[in-house]
Amino acid sequence: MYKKILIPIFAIVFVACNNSSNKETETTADTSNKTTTEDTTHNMTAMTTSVPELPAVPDGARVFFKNLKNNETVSSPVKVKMGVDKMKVDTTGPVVAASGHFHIFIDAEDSLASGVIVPKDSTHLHYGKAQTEADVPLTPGKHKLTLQFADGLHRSYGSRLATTINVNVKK
Ligand SMILES: [Cu+2]
Repeated sequence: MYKKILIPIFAIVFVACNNSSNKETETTADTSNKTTTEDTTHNMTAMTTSVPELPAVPDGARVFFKNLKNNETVSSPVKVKMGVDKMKVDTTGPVVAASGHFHIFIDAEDSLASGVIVPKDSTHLHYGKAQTEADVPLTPGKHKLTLQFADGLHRSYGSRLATTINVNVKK
């Protein structure tokens, strides 16, 4: 998904660089400069329209751990089956109403506020290929696992589409 946003930005930077070098080398190239300006405007429009609003969460929508109960004792890697009601599980990229992908937070937040982009790090795992199952390696001991649903741009759907449990990982 990052590609979608980055491409127009790179295009603008590229065009901007071209523009300045044109001025230095060809002061009479009026027509080519005009075209460049139009391209820049076009790209900026494309950039602003390519970030749609976060879709609303449908009534009754929720996420849940299909195969794990709170305080369950498990072995690592922990098989996690992710469930969602009233939402479609999709890949990253397009922002589609009533659709998104799962994230698992390890010993992190109980949920991220609506619209906040889920970080990509060792404690915030993304399942952007529409996965509904994961094998999560965990060290022995107690861990908090949060399931968080987010849209195609990794923007959290908030606490209504998050759930948290604790698990005890065997040695
Ligand atoms: Cu994500």
